[in-house]
Amino acid sequence: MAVETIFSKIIRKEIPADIVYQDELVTAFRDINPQAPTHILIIPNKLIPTANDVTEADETTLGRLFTVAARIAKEEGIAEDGYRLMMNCNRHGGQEVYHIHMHLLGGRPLGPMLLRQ
Ligand code: DGP
Repeated sequence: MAVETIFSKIIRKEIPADIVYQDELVTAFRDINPQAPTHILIIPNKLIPTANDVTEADETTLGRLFTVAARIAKEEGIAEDGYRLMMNCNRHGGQEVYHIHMHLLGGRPLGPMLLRQ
């Protein structure tokens, strides 16, 4: 049984967030702890905890994450220079909130994809 996170409250507007886009399938809002000049989270309104929980029934909804990401990137003025779309899964992926979400990061050169250790 999936457990709701703070993101469900953001979707229902029960707690404040800087929502930049919302439709019947997805919600996008600015990350509370931005890692780049533009850092927006795009999430399905339906609770899907992790990438491991995705099914074929979610394909339309998850496809919407990409079309909304492209739309927001244009609105933010970062489409031409480029940006990064990222999803973390479980502990090794660094996932903190168990409501699947796409990070849209941009507004500066983002450097290598992974920190070297
Ligand atoms: P991840 O590590 O992929 O699970 O990223 C979770 C992100 O969610 C992290 O960058 C911070 C952000 N976040 C956590 N709680 C809140 C919140 O209450 N509001 C907003 N806007 N962002 C949040």
